[in-house]
Amino acid sequence: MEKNIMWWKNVLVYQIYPLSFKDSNQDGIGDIPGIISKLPYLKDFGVDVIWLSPVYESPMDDNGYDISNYQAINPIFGRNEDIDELINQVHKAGMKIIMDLVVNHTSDQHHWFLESKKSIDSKYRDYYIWKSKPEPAITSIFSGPAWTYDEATNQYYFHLFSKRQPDLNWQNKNLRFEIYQMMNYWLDKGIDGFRMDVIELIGKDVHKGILADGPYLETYLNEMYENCFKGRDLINVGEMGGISVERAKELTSNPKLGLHMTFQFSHLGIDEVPGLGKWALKPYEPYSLKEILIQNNHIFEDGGWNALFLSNHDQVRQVSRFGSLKYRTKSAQMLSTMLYLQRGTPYLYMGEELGMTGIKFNEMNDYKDIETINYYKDAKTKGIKHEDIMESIHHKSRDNSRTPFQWSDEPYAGFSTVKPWLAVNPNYKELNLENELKDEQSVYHYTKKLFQIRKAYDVFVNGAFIPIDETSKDTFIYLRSNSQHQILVVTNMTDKDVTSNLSQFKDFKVLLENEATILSKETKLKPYHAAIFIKELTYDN
Ligand code: TEU
Ligand code: CA
Repeated sequence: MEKNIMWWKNVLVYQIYPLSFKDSNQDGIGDIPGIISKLPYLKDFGVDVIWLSPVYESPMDDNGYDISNYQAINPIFGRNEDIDELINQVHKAGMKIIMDLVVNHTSDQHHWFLESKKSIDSKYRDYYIWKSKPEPAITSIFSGPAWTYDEATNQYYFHLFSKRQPDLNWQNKNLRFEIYQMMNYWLDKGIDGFRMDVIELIGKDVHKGILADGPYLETYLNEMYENCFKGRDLINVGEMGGISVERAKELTSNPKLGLHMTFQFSHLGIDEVPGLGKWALKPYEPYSLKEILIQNNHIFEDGGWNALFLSNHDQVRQVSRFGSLKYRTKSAQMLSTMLYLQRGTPYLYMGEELGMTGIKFNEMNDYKDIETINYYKDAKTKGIKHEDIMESIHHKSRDNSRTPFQWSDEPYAGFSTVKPWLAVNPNYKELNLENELKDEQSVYHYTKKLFQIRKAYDVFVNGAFIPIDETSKDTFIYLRSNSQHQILVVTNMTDKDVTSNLSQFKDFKVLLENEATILSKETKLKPYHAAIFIKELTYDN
């Protein structure tokens, strides 16, 4: 690897959703000791950085994205010492760890909010956003109005997510500096950065109705940088669903904001009716995904940096969404090949290395996600038919990706010996890590090799990105190219046989393929075919 390449551009980041990774004490809930027990697995797979979703003290209204104490560990996940042990063991294994930073809002049980709601004269009153009238009218991301009335002081407080997640008032300087102090507490413990939850919202001006990318965003990020990040060697990724990709480029180009890359969601809105939100289903068309991803690669051509992902704890598993259950293995392999060799840092959500699939519960009782439950109630009152609501939920519920990790074919998939907090996907008998390890052709083995290739060549970080088949509706074929290597990535995004003229690449050598591939004027590509080829450039000049 070239020296001038920032290390965080060439790492594999693996997201762990602690509730569902591994239960060590048999209470049905994943925990920190469970994660520690699986570090050798992660290291062996090729993980460089772990992103740990929230493990802080929380009433778990939104599975830990509602924090009541930022500096204490939720007892369901372990003791305070367990996190120190995890950080320690991760570093010992030569990996890094970033933690979730959820500072747009707290839990309604955070002592700041408990104090804030007591009286308008409270020292903490202004840590949150209070108003006598619920205006401007804004709808919460988790359904219903974003203002909730509180009797004690006869005012409304603002919350963009659940009413148990009051938004913090970032315009209050004392609040901001308490947050920076808390961040330094974690950084001083040795964590390697943060995944910053909905961070584009902290600059908002609710009274003017401005939410994402508000007028104070850069000021606060720069202040955070000066007080927390400066002088430390970190990897920070901002979740920024509410900004344009161009804007993400601008923000990540400015080293004084401490934001190395962001999660962008433009490519994940393609299966919803524009303007109607995630539950309004629209059939997936591969070309729409390809088009946006090509555009993103072009946007980051000359500055800024991007995070590459198709799945996380809020999104549906990629094989169920963009692949095919009939061709589960091939389509999972294709999706990773198509995505992870593009410009950006790869993020892999736990279980994607096995090609885990989404879930369909028939009973609402089985769903645990607050967004899903609120949507169901809201849609019912709007008169939407039960079957239609369930169809949306089957396609889009966040619980799709939150079912326990499928380690083996033992009861509860080897995740726990007791009934887990969320049901295991019934396909665990066939689809589990043990089976994936046994099968040479599995998603697991293929994906592991894919990341070895991704990390072996600078071209994936600094090379040009050149689409080869730009107008094809079926294939996604591109070249990565620098002065030393050319790498050809060939994928068929559909369940049909297709052909492609690849005769100009005849002298390339195969690095990895999930079907035999012959580069020619009429290269035959099987359903969800994926292949990677290389040409070494050895000029004498
Ligand atoms: O998600 C931000 C966010 O906007 C999501 O709520 C997204 O719109 C939704 O999940 C789509 O279904 C972050 C976290 O990743 C999420 O888990 C939290 O619930 C949310 O923030 C609030 O902290
Ligand atoms: Ca447990």
